[in-house]
Amino acid sequence: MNNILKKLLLFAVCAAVFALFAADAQEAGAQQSGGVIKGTVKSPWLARYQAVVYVDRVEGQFSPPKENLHMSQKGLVFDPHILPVVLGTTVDFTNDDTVAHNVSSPQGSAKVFNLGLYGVGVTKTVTFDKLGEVPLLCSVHPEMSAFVIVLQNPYFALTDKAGNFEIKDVPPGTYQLKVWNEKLQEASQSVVAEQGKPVNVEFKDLKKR
Ligand SMILES: [Cu+2]
Repeated sequence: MNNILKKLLLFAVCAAVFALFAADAQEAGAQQSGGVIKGTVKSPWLARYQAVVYVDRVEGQFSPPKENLHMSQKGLVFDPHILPVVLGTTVDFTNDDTVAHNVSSPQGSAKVFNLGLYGVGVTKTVTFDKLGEVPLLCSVHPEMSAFVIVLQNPYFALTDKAGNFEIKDVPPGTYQLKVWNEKLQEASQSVVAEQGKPVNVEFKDLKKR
């Protein structure tokens, strides 16, 4: 084979590989696009206590993340304070502190557990296999508090300090959008998610728990 022919062949192979990659990237982009649900939860409590805004039920089964999520204990504080997870998610509870802790959840939680007293540098895990609210407690330090919120699907968002939220890539459809907040009663309203047409939602007059 002469040199020019070799170069032409190499060029053709490169062009074909590039075309395949480009097609793949385009397909992945198309799969990810969906509706955007955004808006505000209006309550003075939101400046201090984040809310979780979530789509209550979406058709289909949603896998939990392959990697465990993380709840740290450091300086006698759980971090993050609120951890929304998809059903089936496993969470690592690490003791990154200078003292021992005993993480548990009370009776009536969506997941009742007690990890026992454990020391610095130790990690224990919990799999959240039922939908709902799981308050976290430490029997050594009554001031320690956090929440795991177990959800059916990954279409949720935490609010910022102004109460704003944005949920992306929601499959088109009509849903119940719900608000969870530790100080407020649950609120709910119907929303329609459409591709390429963001929907704006406002929650107000939420009642104290
Ligand atoms: Cu503790």
